[in-house]
Amino acid sequence: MGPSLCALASGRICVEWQAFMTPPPLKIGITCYPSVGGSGILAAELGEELARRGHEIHFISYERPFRMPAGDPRVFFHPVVVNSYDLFKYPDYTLPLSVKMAEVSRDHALDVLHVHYAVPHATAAFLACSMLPAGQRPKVITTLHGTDTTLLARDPGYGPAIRHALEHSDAITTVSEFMRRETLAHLAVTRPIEVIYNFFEPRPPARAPTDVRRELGLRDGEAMLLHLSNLRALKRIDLLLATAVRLGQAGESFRLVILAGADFAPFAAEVERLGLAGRVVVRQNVADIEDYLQAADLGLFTSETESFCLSILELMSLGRPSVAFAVGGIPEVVADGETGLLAPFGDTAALAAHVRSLLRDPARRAALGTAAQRRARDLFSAAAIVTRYEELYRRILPGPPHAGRAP
Ligand code: GMT
Repeated sequence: MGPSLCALASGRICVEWQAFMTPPPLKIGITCYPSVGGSGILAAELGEELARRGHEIHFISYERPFRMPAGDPRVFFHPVVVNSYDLFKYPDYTLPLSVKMAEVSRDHALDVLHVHYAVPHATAAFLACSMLPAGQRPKVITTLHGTDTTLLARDPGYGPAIRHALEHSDAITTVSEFMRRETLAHLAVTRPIEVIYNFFEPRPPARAPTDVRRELGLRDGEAMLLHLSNLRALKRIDLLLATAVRLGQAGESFRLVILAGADFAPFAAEVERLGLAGRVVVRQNVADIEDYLQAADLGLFTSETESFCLSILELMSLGRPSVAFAVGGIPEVVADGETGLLAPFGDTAALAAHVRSLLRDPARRAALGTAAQRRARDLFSAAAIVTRYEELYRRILPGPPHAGRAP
């Protein structure tokens, strides 16, 4: 809200004093999956950015989120303890999570509980609110990231519970238009759904690209193709390796560097069988990703679906284009032909041809990279996206400007 002008009886113009009041900081609970995955990374970075803007952030999860900021006095972590009992075949996480959410909401007077991933976080938030007296209930925002909608919503054992939790959220957001459409198609949610894209704010790389390439064993003149993922089945590592085989057959000089968020061992035999052992370099759970992003020539992704694909954005932020299949929300992230190159799903020949065309034309690769970085700054920066979340929080809270709740 900008300063508003009022005319005084004297004819002088004054600026209304309220315009200078910064709205008070909020107390925000964030629940996410803490392991290496786009939704957990996004939630951790969102918490960091919100804390930087003066808000108090309370992460509630079974582990500290990967990339959760350390040492910020405005950021707290509340672990959910799950005990195991012989009487249950499956341990339950939802109930201890909901109890912890209620406890943190009450003890810290949370204004907002922002849950990332519907299952089971949105349901736990609903339960937590039901446990609290009306005056102590935080507003609940559910952000849908991916398979919580595309996969689980179709499961009759989950769908109705997801829909119920969404209908009782105070706001629902998705990370792409694609995900919004999927949610409407599979869950028929009646509440409005707002698209708020993911963001990424790179930290300055700590090492020079030459040092990183040496660490990875790249020889002079070898191109570095970078893939980052949690290696889940839908990332289609089989197609990634098939594309690498095609590039090798075409005589390209390259290494495929995989920053894995999970154990790569299940793929090792296949890498060997395809004769890719000297080509594929794997690093697991890397924290200093900017070093690798900057050292890469381009990104390579073969997912069969993605609601957004945060890894592509991470590369874009360092001025690196990606080659990927045109699935899910990826065409919203990559402007095909301008900031990266897309191919129809499964067409590894087309994907390999795109990679080759960029390796052979450094000027075009650089132009795509520059355009990718500009697009990342314009559409997917913290400045743009975190502001959208802040506006959403304030919009759903009562009374302008929101004054926070007394503990
Ligand atoms: O739902 C998933 O598949 C996992 C989820 C995650 O936690 O990594 O990934 C989703 O959220 C990311 C962050 O918003 C997106 O960048 C990924 O595209 C999305 N994954 C899928 O849609 C498969």
